[in-house]
Amino acid sequence: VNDLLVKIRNGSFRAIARAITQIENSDDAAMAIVSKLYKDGGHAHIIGITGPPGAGKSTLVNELAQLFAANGEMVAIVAVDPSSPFSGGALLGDRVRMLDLSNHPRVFIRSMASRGNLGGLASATAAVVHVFDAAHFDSILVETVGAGQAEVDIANNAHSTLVIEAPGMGDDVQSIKAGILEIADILVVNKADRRGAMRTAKSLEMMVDMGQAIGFGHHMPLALRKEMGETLASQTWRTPVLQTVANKGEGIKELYDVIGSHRRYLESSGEWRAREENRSRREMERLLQERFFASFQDVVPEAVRTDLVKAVVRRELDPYGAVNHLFERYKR
Ligand SMILES: Nc1nc2c(ncn2[C@@H]2O[C@H](COP(=O)(O)OP(=O)(O)O)[C@@H](O)[C@H]2O)c(=O)[nH]1
Ligand SMILES: [Mg+2]
Repeated sequence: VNDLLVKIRNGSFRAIARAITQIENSDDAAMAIVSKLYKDGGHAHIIGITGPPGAGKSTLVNELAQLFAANGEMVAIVAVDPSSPFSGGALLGDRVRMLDLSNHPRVFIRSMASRGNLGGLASATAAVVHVFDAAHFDSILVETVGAGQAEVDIANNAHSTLVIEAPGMGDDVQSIKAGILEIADILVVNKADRRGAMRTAKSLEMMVDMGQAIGFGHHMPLALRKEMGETLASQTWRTPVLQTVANKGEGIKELYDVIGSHRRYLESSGEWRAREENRSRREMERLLQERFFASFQDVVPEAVRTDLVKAVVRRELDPYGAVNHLFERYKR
């Protein structure tokens, strides 16, 4: 393991690939690796990219990565698919499209699929991000298929969150979930070569204007940030709406520049620290939940849990009462 860690710190792609496989296969391996490497990280800009399937996220990420690499940066792409329990599966298309990057010396691409439980995938993704960070990658692009909670988890794991939309996916303002706007630092209308792009962009602009008043664009509610003693009054970020044609490389340079501006904004406003704190807290809480539940499963036999489920179905017991039983059993 120590040999592996040294190689990761030196940026060996093979060592990184091996570490990621170990993380995917076992929580204990993830713990062993992250506990040794964590102190080496803290420099990478973690960029989350989310949005509905087919919006062009992978194409866009591919283009962005090439630009990062052309500027001498080390860049990692992590494509996460919470909807697919099969390794590869839905992401195979991504792999094929990303082939032109697969041999680039400064670009590392990895896809991760769910093994059935979302929490596990989120934790594994966070661990993989720590590995890239320790291996001195400058930017880590995390692509997730928009699937509700997963988007929010990604946003909580990223410094900057890009939400990619495409025209014709319902131009109604209502069809674009408010939750999405809440997590977006940068909004992108991709497929700007298609009809209705301008209209989608205008709708988004309007929603940004409305949301601005209630503190969207920050992961933490305004009240909480005030509580933390931050003085953000003079510095605010207005979520920009950009248009791109990813498959033709149009608008990518502008997007790249805006991502850089957002990083500088985070650093100069104090928001970077606030987000680091938010990220760390979420990650710890998730790990704690996983640990508690694993410990619970160890202590209380499956048969006991099944019996209680049956009792609830028969209405001999209510769900709260059943959980009381389970909890008492656990504490004994
Ligand atoms: N017309 C058009 N097609 C695009 C654009 N960007 C991506 N595509 C195509 O849209 C399809 C879905 O792209 P993909 O990147 O896999 O979307 P993802 O599911 O969001 O990752 C692919 O066939 C792309 O070639 C664009 O700007 N304009
Ligand atoms: Mg994709």
